[in-house]
Amino acid sequence: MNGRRLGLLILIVWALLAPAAAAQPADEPLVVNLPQPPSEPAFAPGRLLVKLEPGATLSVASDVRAQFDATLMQRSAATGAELWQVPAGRELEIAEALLARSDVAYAHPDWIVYALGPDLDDPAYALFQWNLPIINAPAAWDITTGGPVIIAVLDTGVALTHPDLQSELVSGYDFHNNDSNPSDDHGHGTHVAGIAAAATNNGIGIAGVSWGARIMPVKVLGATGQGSLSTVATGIEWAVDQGAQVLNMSLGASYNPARPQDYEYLQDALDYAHAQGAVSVAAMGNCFAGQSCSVTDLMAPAAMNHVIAVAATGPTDVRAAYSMVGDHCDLAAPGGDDSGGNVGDRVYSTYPSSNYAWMQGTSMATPHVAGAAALLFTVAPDLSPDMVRVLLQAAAVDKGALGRDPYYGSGRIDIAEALGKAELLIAPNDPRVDEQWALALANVPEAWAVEDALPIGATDVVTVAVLSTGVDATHPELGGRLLPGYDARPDADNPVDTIGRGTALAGIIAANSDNGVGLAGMAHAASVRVLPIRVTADSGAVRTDALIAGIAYASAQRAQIILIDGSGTISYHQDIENALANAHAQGALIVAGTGDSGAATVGYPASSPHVLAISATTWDDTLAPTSRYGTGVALAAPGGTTAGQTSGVLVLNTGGGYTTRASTAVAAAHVAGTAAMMLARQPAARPDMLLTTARLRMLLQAGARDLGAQGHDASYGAGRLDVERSLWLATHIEPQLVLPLVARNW
Ligand SMILES: [Ca+2]
Ligand SMILES: [Ca+2]
Ligand SMILES: [Ca+2]
Ligand SMILES: [Ca+2]
Repeated sequence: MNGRRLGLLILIVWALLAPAAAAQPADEPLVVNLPQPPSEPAFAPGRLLVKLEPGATLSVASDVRAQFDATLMQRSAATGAELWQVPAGRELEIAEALLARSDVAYAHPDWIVYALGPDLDDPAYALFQWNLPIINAPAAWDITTGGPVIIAVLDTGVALTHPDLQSELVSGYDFHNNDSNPSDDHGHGTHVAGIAAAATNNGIGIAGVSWGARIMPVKVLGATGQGSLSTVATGIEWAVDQGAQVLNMSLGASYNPARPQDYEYLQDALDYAHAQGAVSVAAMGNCFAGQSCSVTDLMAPAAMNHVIAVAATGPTDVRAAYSMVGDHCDLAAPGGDDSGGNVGDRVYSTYPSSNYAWMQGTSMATPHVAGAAALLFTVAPDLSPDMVRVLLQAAAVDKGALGRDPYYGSGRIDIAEALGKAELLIAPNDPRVDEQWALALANVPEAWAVEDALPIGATDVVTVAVLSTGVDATHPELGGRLLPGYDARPDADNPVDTIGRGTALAGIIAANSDNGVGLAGMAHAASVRVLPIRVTADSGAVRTDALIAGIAYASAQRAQIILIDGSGTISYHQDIENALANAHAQGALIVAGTGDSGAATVGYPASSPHVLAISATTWDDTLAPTSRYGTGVALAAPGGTTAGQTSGVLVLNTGGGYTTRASTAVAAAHVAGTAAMMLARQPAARPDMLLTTARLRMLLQAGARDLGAQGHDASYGAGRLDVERSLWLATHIEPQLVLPLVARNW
């Protein structure tokens, strides 16, 4: 990058993400006055619903109707109730006269029934705000309408006396002019603020996504919609210090991914916000037809770390053509799309001078996500910024190509789904459950809701053998969940874990939940027990002789599930193969990670035909770069990665502690935990539904969410583990229906 371009970059951050000099008509707001409340009557004109007393004859009815100039439109054979046509405007008067008669059981207007939705008195809500039902906001408001979470709107300011915003504001600042009056001299910031958190059900104007949220106006752009990177960074730090939990940045400067060092000033501020627990949300950027840009251009801060990057969709729930694309795209939300020629297909929101305006852009999409984040913080105040992102991603409606893609990210947001997920996730009282992104992604909280509703199953004890480094049996989170440990090395007898891998895997499957301590394990049924078997040398490396003995021991102990750690570090050995074949024949489901070198082949023994090979996904629901993959992958599951900005899975550690780990073995442990949940709840009264190994495998795959290439593929196998669906199938679906399910793409 040359100095000239760098200078431009440092100086200029644009609102609307388009240069003012090149402003396009499509980009200009259409300002309209306050809409009037709908004037329709609350009942259908010219109609009455009437029923006569049982004794009244049809001829009497006819006489009565004639008396009121009424005609019969419809009569219910079932109830005798009639729909009458009456002179419009006389409905109430006629109803009253009818009610005075002794031969009339009832008479009342044909009340208007409205589509599902809240009964808001904001007149524009039902008329213009297509953008709110499409993200399931009305259902979200049944859960919460939002507490006083502060959303900082880093923009051109906010119209401070706007009647639909005034009551929502907290003190802000104008960093562009360096004064304490952040009023909006442009319009963009006022529009953005209203989308996120306009005063709602207040009888005027629009509804916001988060009714209760507070708007902090942080003016970082001037009257032309232009500012500088340093001003944005200063605004971020100030807003976080003033208590903002959500930062809305519907702005951007062009970003050169080859030179991230040129943006470190802003990255520092974003990192600070992240460390303080604040969520940063930024617009992907716009490139309207005719502008000198490309939709593949990158914008800062959207393309930077610790930012949720938001693309725009229109009223048909399809990406708007102006919305920029890229691998960093996290989510899509309504930004408007008037390419069909209708201004109403833009987003309607507040505008200066107590007005309202139609605007479109990723700028408009972004505050939908900011409002959603504020609602999530209301339900679960201790969520980390990363967990806010994971919950929104996991709940998003997939669009475009399967799974995460550069156009929609993880999909278009569904706020009610995200709130429901958050509520279920934090239902157990384990304080760190809100860090367990792997559970959120694999729909484990939803599975708990299914599990809790099921009777205890047919199996007395479900034994999950964990062949790894042994276990820390004194870990308080494993109390009551372990069978006596076993050291499978022929020359040693010390099953105590000093490395942590085995303790971590055991905890994923069966750590105590809802015990007020630490994290939540997957399988809540008390019948699930982990059998820790040490197969590793002091170095942590798996020993072939110990693995052979360990598999045989697990099988002899009648373990229904065997989880093998260290796949890919072990060489093929005929005796291992024989032990696996024998355990499989005894009815054990054997699972192992594909290995962690990133190679395009499945490691051994996961590659054995007797083993279910599990690849690892990250918290953006894509294959972990460290995960091995290839022909033979059965299923993917969250395992994390330490590559890039993604991170590991919260697990138990030795010494009674906690840590994070990332591996395909971690992914495989989630599959083992799922199988344990399924076995523990298999219907006792249905021997034909008993879960054989083959049936378990089919149900795990049938329930999986397809990712990557359509259908089974080398990265994800049948798809990413979905614990809720597999558990539901195991306990509800008739056996003969399973095979067609496997063949079907969910
Ligand atoms: Ca309002
Ligand atoms: Ca997609
Ligand atoms: Ca716990
Ligand atoms: Ca696939």
